[in-house]
Amino acid sequence: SQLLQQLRLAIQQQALHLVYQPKVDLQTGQLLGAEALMRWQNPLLGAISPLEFIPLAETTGLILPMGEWLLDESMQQLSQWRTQGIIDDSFVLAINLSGSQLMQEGFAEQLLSRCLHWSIPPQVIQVEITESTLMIDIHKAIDQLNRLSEVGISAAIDDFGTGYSSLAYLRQLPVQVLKIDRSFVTGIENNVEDRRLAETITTLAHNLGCQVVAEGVETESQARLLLHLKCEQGQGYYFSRPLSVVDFEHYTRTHT
Ligand code: G
Ligand code: G
Ligand code: G
Ligand code: MN
Ligand code: NA
Repeated sequence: SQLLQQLRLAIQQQALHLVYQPKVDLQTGQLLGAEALMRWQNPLLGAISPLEFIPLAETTGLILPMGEWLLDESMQQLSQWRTQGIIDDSFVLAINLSGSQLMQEGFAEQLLSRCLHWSIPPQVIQVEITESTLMIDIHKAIDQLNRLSEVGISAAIDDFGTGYSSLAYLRQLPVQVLKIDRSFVTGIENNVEDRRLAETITTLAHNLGCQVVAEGVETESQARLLLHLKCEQGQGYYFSRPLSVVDFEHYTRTHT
């Protein structure tokens, strides 16, 4: 397809770029980290959503070279921000992983060696994996996350609540964070089921020793209510859209 052809070209020509969406402490508003998100602006096709090109990259195997590029790009950027003092050791960078990336032989070691290369403590890197991806091969996923955990890299379950996590497996997964899916956050004020779900997920997370990040927070009252439900962190347009490097640097100057 034309989209696939263009995506191959974009990878070759390094025409993809990254944006960074802040994650904040719901209690204090303090910046705690950011999620790196891939963007593709194509001269012929315009802006193409990752919802479109990530699945295509996954089915064609292109996600592996794209993932390598993302790791190089985001870790170089993180290293630079750290050196410049724009952020400190408390700042955690989250990177989305597809199933095939997580399942790669030696992935944890590869990530660790990149950390060493860029003088980044592994503790400030967090991988985000969707609940449904984890469930494809839960035993292998547990193995791979254990390896990451052994080298000091943390993990978050993305889009939590939309998949089919069995509680028995959740208990075995070495994850530090559950991210409440945006679809529950949207309805949290007006829909009592969504609010109860958000509350239940938060309680479950805490019982498992995890922290909770709410995705897609768009209003102050959602943020307040999430704090009331004991959710620790928020991410969403209310705090900030995903930002270019320049805009992110501006954000840190005005929010720390
Ligand atoms: O940024 P946006 O909300 O449009 O992203 C849409 C989806 O694409 C999200 O679910 C996000 O996790 C996913 N996505 C964005 N960047 C990456 C990436 O670098 N790798 C993977 N695997 N998924 C990504
Ligand atoms: O219930 P309590 O007084 O502990 O509330 C603590 C905070 O949580 C307050 O700021 C309150 O406004 C907020 N809060 C509690 N319930 C709701 C709710 O249903 N909707 C919203 N938007 N905020 C709530
Ligand atoms: O990893 P994940 O697929 O959850 O990526 C987050 C996606 O949600 C990105 O595509 C990002 O652009 C989008 N997003 C981030 N914050 C908000 C928000 O507050 N509202 C909505 N509707 N989308 C958001
Ligand atoms: Mn994510
Ligand atoms: Na998500």
